[in-house]
Amino acid sequence: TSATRVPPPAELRAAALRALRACGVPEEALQARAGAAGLPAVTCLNGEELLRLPAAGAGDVERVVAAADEAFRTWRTTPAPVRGGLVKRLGRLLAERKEDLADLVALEAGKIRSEALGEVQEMVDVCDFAVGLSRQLYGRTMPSERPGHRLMETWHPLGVVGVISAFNFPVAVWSWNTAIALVCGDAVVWKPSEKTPLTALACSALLARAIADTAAPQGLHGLLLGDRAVGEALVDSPRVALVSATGSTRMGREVGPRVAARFGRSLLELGGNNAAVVAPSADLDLATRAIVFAAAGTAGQRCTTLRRLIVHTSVAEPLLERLVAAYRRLPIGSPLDPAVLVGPLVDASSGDRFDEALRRARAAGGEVLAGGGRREVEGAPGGCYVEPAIVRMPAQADVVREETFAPILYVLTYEGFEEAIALHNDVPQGLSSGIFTADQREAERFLAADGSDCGIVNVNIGTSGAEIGGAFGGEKETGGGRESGSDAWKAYMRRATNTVNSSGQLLLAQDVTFL
Ligand code: UN1
Repeated sequence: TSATRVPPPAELRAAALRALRACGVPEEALQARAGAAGLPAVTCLNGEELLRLPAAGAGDVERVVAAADEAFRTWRTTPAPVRGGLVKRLGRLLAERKEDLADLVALEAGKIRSEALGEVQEMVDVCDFAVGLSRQLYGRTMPSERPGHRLMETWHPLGVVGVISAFNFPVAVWSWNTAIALVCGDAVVWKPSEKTPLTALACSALLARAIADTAAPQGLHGLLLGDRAVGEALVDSPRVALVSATGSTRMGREVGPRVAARFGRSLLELGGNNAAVVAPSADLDLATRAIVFAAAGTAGQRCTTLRRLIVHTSVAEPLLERLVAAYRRLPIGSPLDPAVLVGPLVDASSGDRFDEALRRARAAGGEVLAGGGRREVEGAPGGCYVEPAIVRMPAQADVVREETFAPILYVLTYEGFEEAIALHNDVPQGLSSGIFTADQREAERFLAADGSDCGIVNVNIGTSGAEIGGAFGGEKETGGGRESGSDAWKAYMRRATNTVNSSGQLLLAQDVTFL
């Protein structure tokens, strides 16, 4: 048992309502109509329903998409730096309401304070990034092979972007997509996870306020709180030019082909099975801290969570000793308690998957070195609190090659560096990776074309907690999409290649003669 206690349901409900109202969520959005089914807003702290919200049905999707499409017609010709003005305002409002938004993230996703605040900070940061981008969005000019001709490219707004986001980063991932899409001249329709409707309402209300304050077109952002059928209608809507979906590989396998069938674009950010290699020269104290945050932080519910450790046999014992000691000290409990580092899993079925993965790992010869049990937390009989686990595996069994969205760190050992790289890459997913080493040759090799096959490859830092300035996403079953920084904006625009003839003569390319 733990010393921490979850406050009573009435107190949590009051905290949620206070934060929602502070963010400007209208009262009618907080109360399902009498008789209507509604969408339950649940807190994972105790598994209790906080509110019952009005829910959208599949039939509402076309109306919201049509409004977004109409707003897009105006927005696409609004100068990009003016579009940046909207995102600048949004960033301000998000920063002003940072504490309230973090309250909602904590209640819905179960994050500890510093991680909940960190998630809100990601939104503010990506808004800054997008504002800068609004004066860039560079196209290139190329030398034409013909005299008196100019060859160039222009990036144009794409259309309506459908954003499907997951519970674990309920607001940051929305902001990566939305801030960038808005400066790119697109409109956004958001289908958040059913597990996190309150954070979505709060962000949506702040963006509505920013839209009003900057006199941007009304329908520019639409929110659809609803079930799977709503997501499907959004995916199939012919007016949605880009579907940006974050979630499981199973979800992506359905979304990708459906969007492709109508020649829409998709940007997929799916499962990860992230590993770190710990080489003989690694700084073990630094590695231990990095590993514990990456593997046990956010209760193992980041797509970048460290799930596999590939350790050189010579350092396995001292490293595992440090890790087991750190895991034994991990404070687990209510994320509202400032001393706690590990909050709850999002729901009971996540807990079942945690148990089942551990059962399979043991059956495959795994030895549980730390954690693996459940914790009762006072005031939260309906919450799902688990002890982050470290499991030493004799081989990369099937269960290790799957993503279980819970805090289980599988440990494998290696002798030769090639073996470490082979083990590292021998999983279906390719999101994030890291190596701990002081040997520059090993670090460079890990970063090279025949090193890690992931979209994110780090040296002496864990797999999670990426900055927004880089492009975020991964390869293989992770889906290939890139969001957030660098040139990820290009996915949200369409490129036109232009040839302009000022020569007064008709000259055909490739020296072709005709007429
Ligand atoms: C996710 O889990 O979907 O790199 C996103 C990180 C965070 C984002 C994770 N900045 O861990």
